[in-house]
Amino acid sequence: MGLTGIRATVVTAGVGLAILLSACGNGPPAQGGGGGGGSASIGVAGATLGTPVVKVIATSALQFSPKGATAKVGQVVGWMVAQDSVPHNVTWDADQALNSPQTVGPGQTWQVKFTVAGTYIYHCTIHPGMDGQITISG
Ligand SMILES: [Cu+2]
Repeated sequence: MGLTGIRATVVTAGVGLAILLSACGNGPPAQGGGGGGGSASIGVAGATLGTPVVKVIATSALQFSPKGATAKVGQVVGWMVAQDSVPHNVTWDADQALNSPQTVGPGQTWQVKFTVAGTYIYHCTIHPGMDGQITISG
């Protein structure tokens, strides 16, 4: 009498609950932290993004020249402080992640590469009334 052995194989599936808290480190440098909620990035900024396609000069007359500039999405725009000038800065209304350091000295530059079309206003916070705008087309 052959008894068929019934092998009940209970497979206890080891459910590996691997909780991966993967911190996404792709965001722009946080300035102040605390989820501001919805302030989308409009570009990247730095001192050495590349050769600027469009140049704006911060002059010794405490003006940006040209005061209104245009560029295209993806182009590097450079703000250069004139050699004979005092320090200035480039501070944005739309996205503070694009702000230059507080002082950009004579001969130094600050660069922004926009990823979103629009018209953006900026100021030099050192000199009241020193402002400009740039229109970015797609
Ligand atoms: Cu200034």
